[in-house]
Parts: sequence; C-alpha cells; structure tokens
Amino acid sequence: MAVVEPTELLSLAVELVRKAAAGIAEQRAAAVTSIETKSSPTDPVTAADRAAEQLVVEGLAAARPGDLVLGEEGGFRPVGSEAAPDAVRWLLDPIDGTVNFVYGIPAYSVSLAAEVAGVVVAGVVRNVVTGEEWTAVRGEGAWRDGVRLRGSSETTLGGALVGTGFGYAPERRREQAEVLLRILPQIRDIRRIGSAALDLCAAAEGRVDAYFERGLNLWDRAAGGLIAEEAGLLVTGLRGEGPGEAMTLAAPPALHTLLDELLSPLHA
Ligand code: LIP
Repeated sequence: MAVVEPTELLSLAVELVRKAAAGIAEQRAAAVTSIETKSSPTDPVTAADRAAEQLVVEGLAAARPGDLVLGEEGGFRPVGSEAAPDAVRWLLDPIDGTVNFVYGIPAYSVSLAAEVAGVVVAGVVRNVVTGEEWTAVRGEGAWRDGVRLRGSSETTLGGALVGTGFGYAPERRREQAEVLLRILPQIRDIRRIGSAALDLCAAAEGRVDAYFERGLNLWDRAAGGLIAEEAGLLVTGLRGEGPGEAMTLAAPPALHTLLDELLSPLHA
C-alpha cells in the first residue's frame, strides 16, 4: 500500500480548488440565468456547480486515477475508470453557499477534503469572491493565507456570537426556528453566513465564537471541520456523538460544553 503524504494531497487540492474558483467567478453571470432545483424549490443548482465539480474530478483523475470522490452534484464514484484498493476518498462541495452565489452575496466557497482510511487528513476552503483560503493538514494546524488560526477565547454563552444555518425543507426550518427562539436570549447574537464551509472557517479564526447546524452533508463539513479542529475547536454532534446529519457543533472546549448542554435538550 503506497504511503500517501497529506501535504501532497493538500497541494493537489489547493491547485484544483483555485482553478474551480476561477471558473465559477467567470461563469457566474451566465450561470445564474438558468437555475434548476434539487431537494426543494429553494435548493438551487446551476451549470457552474456542475462544471466546477467536473473540473475538480478531472483534475483528480489526471493526478490520482485510482481515487474516489463524493461530490454534492455527482455523488460517490471513482474519479477514473476504477478505484484502487488504497484509494483516497475526496469530499467535494463545488459551490458551498449556492443561494449566495445566485443572489451575488460574496459568501460562497469551494470546499475539498482528502480522506484516508476513513479519516480526513487534509482540507481546503476558498471563498470564490474574496480569494481567502483556509487550509489544514491533520496534526499540522489550520491556516488562512499563511496565518495560523487559533479560534475564539470566549468562554461565556452570553458573550458568544454563534453561526448557524437552516435547511431547505419548510418543516426543518420551523424546527430550527424554534431552537433559535430558545437560545437567542441566552447568547450574544446569531450570524447566518449561508455556507457551512465558510461558517466553520469563521469559527476556526474567531470571526464567530462557535457554529452549529443540523442537516449538513459530509461534503459541506469535511474540509471546514478539519480546519476548525486544527484551530483547537471541538467538532462533534451532541451528547458525545460524532458530527453528522443530526448535528454539527464546532466550538472551543469551554464554549462547546455550554452549547452542548443548551442544544441537547432541544434536539431530542
Ligand atoms: C448550504 C450549506 C449551509 C446551509 C444551506 C445549504 P449548499 O449548502 O452550506 O450551511 O445552511 O442550507 O445546505 O446547498 O449551498 O451546498
């Protein structure tokens, strides 16, 4: 079994994410003229989402033909004709924050992570509009444009600025609104950025003190989750569970305990 160097995987990911981001920026004007929908009438997908995914997958196939990819638009498959026994699995969201992309709100990103033997070992998130780029290799810290990230030092709920997000299904949104009703009086304020990958990176560098969201897919949270962990945050579900569709909670240790205690009773 060939040894995979996470730093090499990161270099490949960064190269492809930059190309994809350039293509997305170029295509925006045209892409937003024909918008299709997926899980609900408010869950958009554009030609730019698909083109970016294809560009990254073709780049992966050229560099590592035996690998696998789980992409938001194309699902799980080999990047080439067939997967090798020691395939790396790539977790790709070609445009995270597609609603922001459609509306022209400068908060949408390309997110790509590399997973080896079930563990995410490298990840990059790039804001397509600002060009900000967050990266991490497991065990080697989290970085934004050469600056090491450490997360927030906030330790009180009342002082916590918390990021969150809402699903595309009206019933899910009603439940999420009820949770907000209960927690908003107890925290500093809420921020809804609209891209889980950017939310997790914001938490990694203390632009928010913590972030939580129910309903995330692996491609939404893989790269951002590693970046937040490498900045010293805990990235989990509730009540000791791992992060997943049920809940993703990212916070520095002290705040994490308080938010877990606050959110757990609200998510039976
Ligand atoms: C989005 C997530 C966001 C969530 C949205 C949506 P998409 O992903 O990044 O956190 O609140 O509902 O799921 O659909 O833009 O890739």
